[in-house]
Amino acid sequence: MSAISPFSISKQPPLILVADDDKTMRVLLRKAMEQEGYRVVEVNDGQQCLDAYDTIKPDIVLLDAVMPVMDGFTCCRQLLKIARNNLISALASFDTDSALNNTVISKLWERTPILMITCLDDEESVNRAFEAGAMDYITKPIHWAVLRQRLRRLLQQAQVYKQLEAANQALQHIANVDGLTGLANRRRFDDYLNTQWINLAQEEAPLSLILCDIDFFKFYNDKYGHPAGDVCLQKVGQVLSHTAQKNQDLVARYGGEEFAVIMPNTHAVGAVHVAAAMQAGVRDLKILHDGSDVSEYVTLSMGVATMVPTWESSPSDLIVKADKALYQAKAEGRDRIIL
Ligand code: GH3
Ligand code: MG
Ligand code: MG
Ligand code: MG
Repeated sequence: MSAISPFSISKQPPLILVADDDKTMRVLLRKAMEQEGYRVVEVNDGQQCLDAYDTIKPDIVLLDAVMPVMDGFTCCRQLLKIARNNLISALASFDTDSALNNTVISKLWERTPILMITCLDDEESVNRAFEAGAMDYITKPIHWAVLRQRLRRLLQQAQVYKQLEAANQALQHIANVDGLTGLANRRRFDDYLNTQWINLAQEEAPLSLILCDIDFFKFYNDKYGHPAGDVCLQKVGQVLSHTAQKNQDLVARYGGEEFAVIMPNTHAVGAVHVAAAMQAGVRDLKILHDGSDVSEYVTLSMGVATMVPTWESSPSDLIVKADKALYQAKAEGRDRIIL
């Protein structure tokens, strides 16, 4: 089950990673940065800069150009490579549906700004630095007021990106997650089903759908009250969510007291197996239900449908099939699974 979580921003002062082989320069830079209230970590060369970068996750890197072991240009390119690799691994862990694509795109903005500070002031070095991925360039001897302003500007920009990203993540969360149960909501269900339909039509692989409905839930509310009904929905949602095992499975709140499970690459037998585990899990909660005709506890009726998506059919065909099966489960006495 893929979870969507809101993004939080650190409240600590900005952390500056200073890479320079000249100790005197590092001391001066540290002093100037600390006067601004920033935290500072110093390293001697490009290689140490790379090592520190991943561990301390700085807000900005001040990079000298001429250093032993690894120079600033190479280091800058390597830092970009790290950012790109982070992006690729983010891509690999997510599927192609729209909500998560935004998370991946956001990784692009997570790149730490790099400011080159160097005694090289020829045109070729300036070009090399920007081509290597530096966001700004300052020559030595340092004009301290200019450095302070440029740094402030870069940090502010990075902060704005982070805040936009946090707002975007929060919106994504609200748009895709059901407030009561924390499960995917109907909108996300629709998105995911459509995306999986297209994927699996290409692969000619099966897609299963389980629709579940709590039995006699109106009577549950009548007997125990609406707040207790809400708690019951949360507990049932949790069981369904924990029971769905594959990464690709999506458990959603489909409607009021109806849940849905999308199971890509799953045959009917597998889906019925999971449905049975869910049904047993909910029964094991032993939530007393005096208003039920079928059990002393809360139970589920479930409809299961499986299709191999094609271009001629559509996701609504799968929903109709599962809904018919669910209707039959209700009609035949509830607390059962119909395929
Ligand atoms: P059946 O066995 O045929 O499914 O009977 P039922 O009573 O469960 O079905 P019905 O559709 O008549 O009633 C559904 C009930 O679910 C009515 C509604 O008040 C309740 N419900 C829907 N959403 C919520 C919710 O968010 N919280 C609570 N507490 N109840 C809800
Ligand atoms: Mg140097
Ligand atoms: Mg219902
Ligand atoms: Mg019901």
